[in-house]
Amino acid sequence: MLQTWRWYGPSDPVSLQDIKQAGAIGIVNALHHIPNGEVWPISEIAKRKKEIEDAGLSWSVVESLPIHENIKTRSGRCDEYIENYKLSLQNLGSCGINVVCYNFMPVLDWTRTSLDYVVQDNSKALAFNYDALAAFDCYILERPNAKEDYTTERIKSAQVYYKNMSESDILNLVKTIIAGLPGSTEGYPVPDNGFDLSRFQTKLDTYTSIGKTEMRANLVHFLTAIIPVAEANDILMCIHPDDPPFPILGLPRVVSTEEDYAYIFDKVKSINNGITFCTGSLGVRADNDLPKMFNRFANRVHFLHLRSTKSDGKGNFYEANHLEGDVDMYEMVKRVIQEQQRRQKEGRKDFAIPMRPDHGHQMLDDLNKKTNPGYSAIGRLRGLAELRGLEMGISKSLLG
Ligand code: DNO
Repeated sequence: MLQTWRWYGPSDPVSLQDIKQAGAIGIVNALHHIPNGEVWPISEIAKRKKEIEDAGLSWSVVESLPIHENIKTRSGRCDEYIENYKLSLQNLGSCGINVVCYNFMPVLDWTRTSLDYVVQDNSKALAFNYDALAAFDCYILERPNAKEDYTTERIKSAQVYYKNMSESDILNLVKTIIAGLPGSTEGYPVPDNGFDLSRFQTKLDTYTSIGKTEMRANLVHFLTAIIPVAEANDILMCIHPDDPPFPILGLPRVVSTEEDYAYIFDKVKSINNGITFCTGSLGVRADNDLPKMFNRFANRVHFLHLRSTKSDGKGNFYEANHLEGDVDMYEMVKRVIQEQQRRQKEGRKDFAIPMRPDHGHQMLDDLNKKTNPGYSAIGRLRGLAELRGLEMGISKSLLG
């Protein structure tokens, strides 16, 4: 695997030098200062690339080249934003950056309900609690008809959850859900002195007439337009799965299961139409058989997010240590190595699949620092070290 690390750019508290010491050689980066929808100019891409290379690293993956909401809803300035997207791809290609990760999640990028869930060793993890989400939806946001999306039992437990919340618990939950986690392009600022959720609700309303079928069609429309440009510019596109991989807040989800992927690849067959195989996101669903999914789509896996989650089977999960939790990381890494061997036999020079240790726990000195949730240095350093060791052990035993 090509060991990479997500860096949020010059304002990231984790520096490029720190990343080198952590053992990564590739950088996963985006031009977060360019508003979603606008073209990434060659000058800005080249400037960032040089900054990374001057530190002795290379810019291996773009995460994310974001998709404007107008594209997801196929409304407003959709066509213009697609044209801009194509230009950004051309510009990235001409700068020699060839792997582009993106997602097609409506309104919000990844969603959690807690950023400081204390795990057994007293480090802090990100977590998702279904009662908290339902409490937000039914009793804080008061989304019209929200209760239709939950079982009677869930509504009762969400109500109890809500009744036990203090004012500050409510504020924290609202911020955690809608303010935008690291890397999200759509955030809804939540002031400490009282919040107004009407803007957020208006955004949700743009999906009133968009169900799974329409959302799939909008994704295929986007892919049909941009994949030929990706091919022409030697760019591997890799869609990130929904996180969590089930519908929330009445919004459609189209990248959560094996069947979702099969649909997308059936409609747009090019191998440039690929996957960011995120074991943490996909692994939350017990019906996602990760090794099977990996093998089925192995040829299209252009980027790996390796992490694990621990679910309780009731919709709640927390992010576990990389080698623990529900994901069988040994099995996953073994299959990745086998796929790389297959690619190598085909004579492909780019057989090493870029991998980043996805989130890590907030631990040790990082507990006293202001860190990007999920993206503190030490927890990821631990994850990367464990994954590198696992890879070396498996590779040596497979190759003899
Ligand atoms: C969270 C990330 C996501 C991911 C995007 C890809 O940690 O995995 O924000 O970057 O969904 O577009």
